Amino acid sequence: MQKDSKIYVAGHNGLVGNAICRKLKSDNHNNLITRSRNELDLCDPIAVDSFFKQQQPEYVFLAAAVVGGIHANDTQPVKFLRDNLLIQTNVIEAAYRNGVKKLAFLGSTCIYPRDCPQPIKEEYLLTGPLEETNQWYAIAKISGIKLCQAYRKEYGFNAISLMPTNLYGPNDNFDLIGSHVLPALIRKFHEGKIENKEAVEIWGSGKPYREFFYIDDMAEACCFLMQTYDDESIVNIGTGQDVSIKELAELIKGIVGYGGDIVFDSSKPDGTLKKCCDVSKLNNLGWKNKTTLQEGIKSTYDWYLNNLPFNVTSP
Ligand code: GFB
Repeated sequence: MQKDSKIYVAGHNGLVGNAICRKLKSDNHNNLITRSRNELDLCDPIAVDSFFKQQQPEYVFLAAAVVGGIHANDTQPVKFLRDNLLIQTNVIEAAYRNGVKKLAFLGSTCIYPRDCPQPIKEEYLLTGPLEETNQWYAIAKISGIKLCQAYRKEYGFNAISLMPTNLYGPNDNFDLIGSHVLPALIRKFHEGKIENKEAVEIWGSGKPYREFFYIDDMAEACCFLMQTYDDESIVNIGTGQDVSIKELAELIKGIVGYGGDIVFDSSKPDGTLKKCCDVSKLNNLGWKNKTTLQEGIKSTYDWYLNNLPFNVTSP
């Protein structure tokens, strides 16, 4: 990727795509192309192909996807499966047909079996049943990986697949129903503090463990791998460290400065109980995580405070 290479970031308004654009701009890549959902419907194969024909991008970050937290995944199976299959199929096919030099497909560590040995190595893919609450999204992302591998095998197309763990940071979705746990808890504790609430409610038992990865680190890792990695095998992207949801809640409560109690709503699902990835492959390739969870939550909370009121939408 040269400074003047034409780079298309699909999904530039989302958490990941937005951070990749910021990183590319700060590295003086001055030939970025983006399209909003209204300008280009990625579920439409003809529109996508004609966009690639006209624009002729050289590199593609495929960060466009229907994403959401445990509730959104569990209650909108068609959207999470169908739309993600369409988006990724259309973009990968058009990128190949129109001479893109390299494409980076972004997935998720929910592709791994629910009861995976920990930490999760890349080779554990397809070794057991998936977690039920996000199987639709996981199947779409596994298909995306296989599509990249198939285009590489049959046509020699340079497509790589990167699997980030649970992402968070500025520009996240803070919707209370559709979002992931970290932004939801920032908002819940903030509103609890402002409204002097006696208690804040946390979904599930608080016992599941999750690994959280700051979005600016994610953007840096993606750009690093776009420059250096050319293989069909997937790469985990994360910190290799996890915390329980209860510990996360206590950490956010402290950073936000909320003085009330935490209560657990056991009617809500826990999802997978442990999901921490082995990042030795990424580390051996030459990239290591930089931001601590404490630092990342502080800067996300600052962003939240500076961007109120904002639009919060369920997927
Ligand atoms: O972040 P989250 O929605 O998704 O939930 P997953 C993580 C854990 O936090 C679950 C608990 O055990 C939730 O029950 N939790 C506690 C909460 N309070 C809340 C809350 O207020 N909101 C939310 N959302 N959760 C997603 C997948 O799984 O992870 C996606 O569904 C994707 O497909 C993503 O892979 C990275 O970590 O369970």
